Amino acid sequence: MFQTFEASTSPAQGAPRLAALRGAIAEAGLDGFLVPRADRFQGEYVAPADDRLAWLTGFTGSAGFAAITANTAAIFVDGRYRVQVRAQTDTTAFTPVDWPATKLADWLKQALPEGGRVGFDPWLHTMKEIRATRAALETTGIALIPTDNLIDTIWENRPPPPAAKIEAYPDSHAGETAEAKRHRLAATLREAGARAAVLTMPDSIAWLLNIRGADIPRNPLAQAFAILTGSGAVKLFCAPGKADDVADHLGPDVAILPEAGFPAGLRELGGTVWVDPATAACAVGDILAEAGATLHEAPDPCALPKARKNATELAGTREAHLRDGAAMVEFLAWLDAQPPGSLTEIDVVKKLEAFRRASNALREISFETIAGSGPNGAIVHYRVTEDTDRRVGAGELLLVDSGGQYLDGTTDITRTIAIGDAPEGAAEAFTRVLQGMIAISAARFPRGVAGRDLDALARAALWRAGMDYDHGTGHGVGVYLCVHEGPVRLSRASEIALEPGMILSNEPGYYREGAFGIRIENLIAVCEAPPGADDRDMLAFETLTWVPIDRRVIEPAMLAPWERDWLNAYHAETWARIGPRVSDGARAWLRQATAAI
Ligand SMILES: [Mn+2]
Repeated sequence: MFQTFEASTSPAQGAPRLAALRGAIAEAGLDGFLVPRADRFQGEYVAPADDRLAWLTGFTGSAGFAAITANTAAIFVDGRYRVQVRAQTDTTAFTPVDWPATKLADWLKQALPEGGRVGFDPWLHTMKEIRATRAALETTGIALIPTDNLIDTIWENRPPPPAAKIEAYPDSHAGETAEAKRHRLAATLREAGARAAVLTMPDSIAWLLNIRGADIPRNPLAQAFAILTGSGAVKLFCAPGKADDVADHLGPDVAILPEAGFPAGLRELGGTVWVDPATAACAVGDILAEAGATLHEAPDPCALPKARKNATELAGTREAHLRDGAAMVEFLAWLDAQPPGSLTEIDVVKKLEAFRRASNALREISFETIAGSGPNGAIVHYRVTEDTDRRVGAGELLLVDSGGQYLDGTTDITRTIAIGDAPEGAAEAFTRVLQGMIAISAARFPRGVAGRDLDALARAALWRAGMDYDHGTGHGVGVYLCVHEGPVRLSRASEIALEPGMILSNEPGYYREGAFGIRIENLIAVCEAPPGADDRDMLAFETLTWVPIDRRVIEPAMLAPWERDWLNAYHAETWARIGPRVSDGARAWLRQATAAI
């Protein structure tokens, strides 16, 4: 089992560790210290050895940070984690603060006198973050001081750093050799006048060098930094031994060096160096500046090329979705056969993972499965633990958001299922969410359109009824990489034009607090629109996910004829593609689940 359900931290650990940290702060001659959730790579997941925020406070959410002074300690979390932070931390020791409503600088101004000195580990904060906070503190006399990590000096029995070996990702799955990618990007660097680019995101390095790893949960990544030069050569900095098995795969133009040599590698770089201030550590910018380099500040040069999947990656992803879809159909058929009220949320998560494992191709789950029944379905980032587990009752909705990591692709799917009769008001909301999902799936749009332009299509049916949801409509997805992949999104905040090959999620929802949650999610890929009478160059979406949508919760009369046609065609296609891949019992279930309405 990949997923676990026990609570890994306790609120009681906070107070003594906070006292120890305050001792270290005083000893270092500082007035405060910052403890971010991020590690030096700024990804969504961190290794246990890097989970300093959870170790100090007990809070295990995927985003947040703490600010500690001699008298006060604050833990900053966003709207997703307001409830969780109070359950997991000792709030007599740490005061939860609403972020981003309250900015770090504003809190520091209140907590410290003029001249206060706040320490931070320059490897754990981005250049952008530190610049913004320093700018906001400019007139206050409060200074941010780079220092050694004080948590590391007091953390007893700290887990060892991850030591998984790097694996080669075969060209047959990548669709382009690492050598070709290196030279393609090197040309981009030269055009920008940069002699080198510093790569600090493990998924960028994994994509560029056609490698994968197992250093952190859920994302098949290796902890490493890299420097790409304008000649296409790469220096890869990682823990000694980690890359031993891939030296031949990497070839003579990729030098494998110890991670401890990364600062020295940066110091050697002269001239103009490409660096992404939104993701590179503050320390990277400081070292380059001290060494006299000129910074070319721009988004990570791998980000867009990685987002534009090639034909091989798209073919692999289609196959991964058929395999994953078969596991989902086995799961849904099994679920429907259980007496309503007989399962708990943990039973559901375990069974679903077992069906995915039965494919013998599952490398990892792509994130912790969300199985939220009744009111838990309305908690958008709900993760079931032994403490929150509840029986999936008759007359409730069950929201299941899950995915798998396969060598050929990464999946992410949400289905919402009625357990017995759907609750009052659920069918109308479900149908409106479905209409939004269909509107995105069927969209045709001119080249140049961005996620921000399409987001409202997914909401229009909900908006007509005064309803909405407080999350984006979709995120980028990698190919056997991160399930949440930048830079492109379907969201009001995304200005990046959609291009053929980009894989996105399409996941509108509706959440009625205390009652139920609804989300319907397919993955889609941007493609050239099928030929029509267009006078513009038009794009469209190809659907990748083929799993039935619960017909019992749809109000057919609310659907326009074209929406009904879309749904019936989707289900017919699901039957044709998935039917041959499932057991006889699941096939009988699939037949009726995909019947036309
Ligand atoms: Mn998703």
